Amino acid sequence: MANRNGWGRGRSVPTGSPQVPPDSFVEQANVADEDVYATFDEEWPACWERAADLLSWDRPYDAVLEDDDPPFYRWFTGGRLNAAYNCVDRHLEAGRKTHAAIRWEGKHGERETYTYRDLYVAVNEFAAALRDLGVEEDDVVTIYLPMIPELPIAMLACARIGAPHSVVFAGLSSDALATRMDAADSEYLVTCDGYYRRGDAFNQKGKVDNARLALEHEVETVVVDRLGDELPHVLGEREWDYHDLREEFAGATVDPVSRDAEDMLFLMYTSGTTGEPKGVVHTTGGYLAHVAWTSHAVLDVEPEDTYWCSADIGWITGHSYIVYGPLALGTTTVMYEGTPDYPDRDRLWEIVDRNAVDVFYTAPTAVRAFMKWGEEYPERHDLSSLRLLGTVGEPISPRPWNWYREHVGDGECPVVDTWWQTETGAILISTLPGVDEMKPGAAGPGLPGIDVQVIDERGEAVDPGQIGYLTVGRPWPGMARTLYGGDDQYREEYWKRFSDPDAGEWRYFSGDAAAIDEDGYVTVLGRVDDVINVSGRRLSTMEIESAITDVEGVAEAAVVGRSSGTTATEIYAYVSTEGGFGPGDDAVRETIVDNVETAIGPIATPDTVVFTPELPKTRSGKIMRRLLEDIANGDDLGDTSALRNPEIVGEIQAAIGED
Ligand code: 6R9
Repeated sequence: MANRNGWGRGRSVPTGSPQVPPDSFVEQANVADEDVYATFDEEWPACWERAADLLSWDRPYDAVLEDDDPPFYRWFTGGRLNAAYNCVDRHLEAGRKTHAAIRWEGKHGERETYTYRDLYVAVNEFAAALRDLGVEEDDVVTIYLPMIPELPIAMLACARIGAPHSVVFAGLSSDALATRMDAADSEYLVTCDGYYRRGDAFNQKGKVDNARLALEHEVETVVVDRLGDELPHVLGEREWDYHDLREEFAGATVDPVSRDAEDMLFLMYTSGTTGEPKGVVHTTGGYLAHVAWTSHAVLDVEPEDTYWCSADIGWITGHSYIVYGPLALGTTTVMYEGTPDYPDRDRLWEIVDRNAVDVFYTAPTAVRAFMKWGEEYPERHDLSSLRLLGTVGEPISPRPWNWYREHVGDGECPVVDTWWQTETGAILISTLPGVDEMKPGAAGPGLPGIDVQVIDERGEAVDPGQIGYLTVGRPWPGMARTLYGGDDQYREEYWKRFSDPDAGEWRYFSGDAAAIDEDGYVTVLGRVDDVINVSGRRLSTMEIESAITDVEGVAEAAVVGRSSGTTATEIYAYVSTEGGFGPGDDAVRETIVDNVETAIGPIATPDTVVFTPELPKTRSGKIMRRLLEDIANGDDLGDTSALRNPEIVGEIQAAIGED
């Protein structure tokens, strides 16, 4: 049944044929009980006690959920705990002092291992130093560090003294840093002199100096000396050397501050629709319980594992699944400073091999790059330690999904395609690898206890296979509590559109478009804006992209609409090819058009196919469709410095010019 507005019209979204996890995986899985979905539903919200039980509480909570003031839900109220105690101290107490907590792999092949005891010492000393600088409970400390061990150490030191951290991705500009520090009134900053990007030493301190000039308030700044003589720097007023502080407080211990479950653990800025960054607020109890539970149930992390999430800690994925989730479970978490292709394209597989990584979690954009580079790179290494693979951050279509399972997972490892957001704090949609079959191209059902619904404009469930809005009908522990300083904006952005407060009905809107099948498996199609209107029919750009990336030789594709005249939209497809297939290859171009026509219909075939060596990506690795749309329309592109690969823009414009 099609609805009036065009959502949901048309055909079902294709997924690959179902695949089952191997028995060997299921037998050892943390969660293998098929009744888990039913149990969570029956016991909701008490079911979430299982997540809370993974933590150590200073004081037990009185209620699992308090929902008298929606959409401001409160979880595990009355409970008290400390996140750093949960991620560090309790593992020492359990006799796991010498167990590796962090294995760090540096850009130039440097390696460091922090045992739980080492991490305890570092976190305590730095917590003592922060206190001495004046940091009090509830003061926001900004952290602007690349992927070096001092980053999680600083986060945990803040958590220990009850000071919320606000990590700003190290690659962001001085303006971005200043805006975020200003918005959070943050008077403390932990940063470094510089770091390596590709082969080069890069000056971070210069950006910090500029940001500080732009701020009206003073900032106490701690500087980690990462580059030594390579980038000499002089410390000025209110600047402190990290290593000197550690020495000054050598051997110091600080009692973990007992925090209310609902006290803020951290702030994470994410881009808003209006352009102003939104400070998403996460709390101590619900967030930590949810990331620990999903690390256990979805990523199947066990204490004896070596687990690796290749994201940057500067984004939510790194917060939840490099730092808090894995460390709460007492496992070994790998941290890598470099890029996947330096010094060569087998770098990640070398790290998996050497560390005998059990579980590997990465982004679809990385998987598509691996596929583009070819299977020879994973083949160079012994990857047999791997038990489970995961992806997060963007949709992954069946071909790269299958490639990943086949060439990295030896055809055996289950692959979990996990959907979530900065605002959701932790995974909400995925298969449970010990319970469910997998359908490449679909993330999976809502996790146990998560009420995912794909609805139309009127709030009614769409039929299987049709496109609608991805919403969540019940609260969950890891959810954002509000936007920093913006309760009204929080309600407006996420709750207003599909809630009916008069009827007492509240529904979270993710901003994503999705389809759901008969089994409740959700295929996320991207942001709702990534739907284009061609002759009155709404087409999902992701669906077209999926048909394009199905073509052999195609590595990545991004589809946008070009408005021509008043109504009609032309379809532009930007395509990068795999090694061995020449860009602009006419055979590839023809197959692309044929494939889209067969998969969706002539209405969706691209009018223009632009070959490019790479697609423009944000620093967190997401394809910048907005920019590609501006290029197609010949619009002003504005500032492109936030891109990871700004140089590609000129090449694409030149390619279009030649067409
Ligand atoms: C964790 C993270 C959130 C947006 C989200 C959606 C996209 C994330 C996805 C996915 C399809 C998946 N997204 N996981 N799309 N399939 N498995 O990435 O957080 O940076 O806030 O981005 O990413 O569009 O709304 P964040």
